[in-house]
Amino acid sequence: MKKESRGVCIAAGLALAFLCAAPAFGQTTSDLAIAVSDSPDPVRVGTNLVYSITLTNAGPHAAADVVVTDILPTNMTFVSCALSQGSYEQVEDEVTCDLGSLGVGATAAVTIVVLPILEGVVTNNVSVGSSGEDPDPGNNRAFCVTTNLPQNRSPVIAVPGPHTLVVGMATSFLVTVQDPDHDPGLAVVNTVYPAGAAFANSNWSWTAAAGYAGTSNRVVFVADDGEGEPNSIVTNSTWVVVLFDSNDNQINDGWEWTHFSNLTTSATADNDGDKSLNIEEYIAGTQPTNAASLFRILACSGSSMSSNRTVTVSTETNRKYTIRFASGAYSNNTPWASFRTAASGVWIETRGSTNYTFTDDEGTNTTGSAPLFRQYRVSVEMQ
Ligand SMILES: [Ca+2]
Ligand SMILES: [Ca+2]
Ligand SMILES: [Ca+2]
Ligand SMILES: [Ca+2]
Repeated sequence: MKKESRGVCIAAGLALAFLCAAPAFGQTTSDLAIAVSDSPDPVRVGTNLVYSITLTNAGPHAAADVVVTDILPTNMTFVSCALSQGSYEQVEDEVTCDLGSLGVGATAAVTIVVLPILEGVVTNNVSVGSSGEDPDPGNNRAFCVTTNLPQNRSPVIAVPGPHTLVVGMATSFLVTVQDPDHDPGLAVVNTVYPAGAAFANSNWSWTAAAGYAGTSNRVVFVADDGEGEPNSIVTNSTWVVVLFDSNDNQINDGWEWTHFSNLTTSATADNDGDKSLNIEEYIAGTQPTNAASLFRILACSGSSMSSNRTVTVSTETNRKYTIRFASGAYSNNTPWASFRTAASGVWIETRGSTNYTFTDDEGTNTTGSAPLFRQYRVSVEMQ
């Protein structure tokens, strides 16, 4: 490296003074250069924008007191600043970065984060200077232009209020979705729904199957405007309620629909002629269209000379059964007694449609004796 000539030169014979490009004695020369880029561009108002500023020193000397100045555009609000060296000061829209020395061939970086607050096209100007001379001040300034887009507006999903439905019946309703920005990627999907529902051309439809009697079904729609913004995706929902007993006959509508395919069959009829009314078959869990499906005691075994009398009964799942007994010869006035430990004569069937065998061990928990005759009676009720 060689020292440059220096000083204020006065041309001989002329009363004019001018600054030479050469530095004064003791000063250094450094060709600093600055560049700035933005990301993302375009950027949404309300979403951070990053300015990446890079410095280089092409020499020939190290630069001292390097200062970067960024006067932020008026529609950008300062958020933060990070430097590879030195420190910064921010006053209102002016960010001043004191980077100290920058060696020949060295680089430095300044990262400024801003928040766009107004839409429009925005220019950010940055500059660098030092205490030395710069032979090429033309690259000491740089700018970048950013397009601030309006803040994204969320889609809006319109759904009707709760629908009430009867088993076997169909319902449908319109679901409309709009995007205030008219974003072209707008789409809506039905994410939560009861089995068998359909959603096409903004129309949601469903027929309530028997198993849905007495249920409330949430139906959820999700819209996405395709802009990838935090507010791009919205959710809305409604409910479809299926009545348990719409015809008020104390029978689950789903059970009626399953066995009769209608809700008009009388609860007090005996469709299969097995002497058990439809409502009794409902309570017992038996089939009202099958005479062989009947709640009854299937077998009773044991005698007064042997303990462990057994009673076998046909049972259905989720029904509560209670067995009682009467000792001695049967008559219309024979009282029915509970077993000594009540729980021993009560059970809830959980195994499906099957048979249950109750054992009267004639011990302390049951009847405590073995009389000559003993009758049993079993009742069933909804659990
Ligand atoms: Ca939008
Ligand atoms: Ca009913
Ligand atoms: Ca019947
Ligand atoms: Ca039956």
